[in-house]
Amino acid sequence: MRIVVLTGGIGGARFLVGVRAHARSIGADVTAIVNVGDDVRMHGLQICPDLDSVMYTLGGAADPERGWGRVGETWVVKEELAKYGVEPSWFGLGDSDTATHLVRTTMLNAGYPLSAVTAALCERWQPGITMLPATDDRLETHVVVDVDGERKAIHFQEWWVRHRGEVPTHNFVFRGADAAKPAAGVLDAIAGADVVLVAPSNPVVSIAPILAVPALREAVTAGPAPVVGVSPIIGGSPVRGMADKCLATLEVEVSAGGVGRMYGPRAEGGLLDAWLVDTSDEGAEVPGVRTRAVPLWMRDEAATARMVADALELAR
Ligand code: FO1
Repeated sequence: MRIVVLTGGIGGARFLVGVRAHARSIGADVTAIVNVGDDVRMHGLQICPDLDSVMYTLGGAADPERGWGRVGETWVVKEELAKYGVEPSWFGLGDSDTATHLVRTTMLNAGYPLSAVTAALCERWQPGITMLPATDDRLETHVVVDVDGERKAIHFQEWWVRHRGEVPTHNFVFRGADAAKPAAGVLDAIAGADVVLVAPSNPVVSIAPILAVPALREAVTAGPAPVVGVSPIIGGSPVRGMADKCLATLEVEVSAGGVGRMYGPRAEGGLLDAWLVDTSDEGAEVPGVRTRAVPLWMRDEAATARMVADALELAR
């Protein structure tokens, strides 16, 4: 069986630990199609937060509290940059993490596509799944905000890290999406999938930028495989992160039903065939989408693996 997962970073990485565990138990293989909208060039380095969160988490090197970056990280480079008065000083550039950015930037500058760079980095980390960026082209999430009395689009990282989303926010724009092509291997993975899972990632800034790649969205919604989503909202609030702020900006109800309805039924041009919600959201209304309530708290690998089994059950 071939499982494809559309995923963001922190929550998606935890979900993928369960997908990998369940896949191993049934002899299935897994391909994660990872959001690149968070990617940013900082201090001359290309940083890919969601790809790195997935790679480090599945490689056993992620800091479990932060959810991003490396466990046991040090920050000498960051401190030295600050001493030079170099901006941005608000972004946490870890020393070990910097080696990843240096390898990636060097390979990109040599002309390798991001998908090849990701495969090369995974040689070291052995995540146990195939990891593909949604696109090898430039695609960046920018956020339209009111800051210092003016309305402007800032990079997602500035919104997320510098402002913590605490500024008047009007829209999310996926720069470059219209011209972006699916990365090498993405269309084959989707075409060959027995099931496509939508991870419980932020629907607005993690899943939407993946589906903003036109041919990718088309391949998923017109493809043979059932699409099963897992709600990132439990009991009216996100498990972590700022999905509530993002959904509110788009005036989408912050609930399992609201997100399910936003993704929409595939039969009507939407994304989903089925939708998993937490037991506390039993009865969530998503017209046209088979919905089932199961425990969705990813307490540990076994709990997450059970969710994945439930999702595959619902796909049948
Ligand atoms: N998140 C923060 O809240 N503060 C940081 O300083 C920070 C630095 C950082 C560096 C590399 C990286 O891969 C991720 C980093 N993140 C940081 C997380 C990142 O902003 C978010 O994880 C994603 O972009 C949103 O999912």
